[in-house]
Amino acid sequence: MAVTRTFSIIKPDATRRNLTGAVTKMLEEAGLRVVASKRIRMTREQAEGFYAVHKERPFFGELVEFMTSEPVVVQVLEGEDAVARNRAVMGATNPAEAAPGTIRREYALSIGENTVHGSDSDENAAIEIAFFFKPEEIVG
Ligand code: 3AN
Repeated sequence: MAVTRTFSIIKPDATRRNLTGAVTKMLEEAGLRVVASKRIRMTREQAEGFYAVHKERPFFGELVEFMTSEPVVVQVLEGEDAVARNRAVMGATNPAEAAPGTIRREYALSIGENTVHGSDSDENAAIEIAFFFKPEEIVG
């Protein structure tokens, strides 16, 4: 299996509860390596652009409000089959449906405040990484 990259966000509900390290530990234990990381306060423009695919969804306004409410940690993760590996350790979007041992089962507060974002395809991973990182900021 190929070593690939994915994009992750540790969301405001996690940074607020000082869980950056705890979440990163679960990512690392799942076989992912943090090859870029920065803590940012997402602007409204960034959040609306990043989540543009959800623009028509009823929760879009709430999602943008939440993602800009407190700092987030954006990361590039590297590992074998990184997108699928990350989605597996993240768990289902709704923490009530997330499997035991997943980040969302352990830490998510609700379907909105669900602790982590992870790209859902290699194609989107490349787009999302480029949205937040310059190539020279990624050190594999
Ligand atoms: P995932 O993050 O598991 O890929 P998506 O892409 O369906 O899930 O949703 C993107 C984000 O939108 C979720 N992480 C969550 O924060 C938010 N979201 C999704 N569904 C809802 C909902 N029904 N109510 C509020 N927020 C939602």
